[in-house]
Amino acid sequence: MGSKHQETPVLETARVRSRLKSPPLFNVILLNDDFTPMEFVVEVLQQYFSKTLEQATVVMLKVHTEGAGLCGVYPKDIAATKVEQVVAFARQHQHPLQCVMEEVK
Ligand code: TYC
Repeated sequence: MGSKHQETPVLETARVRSRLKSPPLFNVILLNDDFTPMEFVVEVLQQYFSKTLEQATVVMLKVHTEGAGLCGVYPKDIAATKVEQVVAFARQHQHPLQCVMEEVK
């Protein structure tokens, strides 16, 4: 049982860091429309983006007044699943709510 742990040399670490890129992240964004009820958007933000009622209300009002708002930032697959789930849920309830993703710059 050796007590010394293996140290990675500083130069080795720098070389590996320059080769490995962390996976890209994606913003998931809600878009405004004139028909989806505010309460429905708040429910979406609580259910799919783990917002409290207060946080969800702030985001919903930002979308309502500015046209778009950030729901969360995720790796590609998770972002794509959120978009699918939100759009499917909105369509089930006959709302035109739009949810999109864009790569974080
Ligand atoms: N503009 C909608 C209304 O007045 C509310 C709304 C907010 C719709 C956010 C979509 O992403 C949205 N009922």
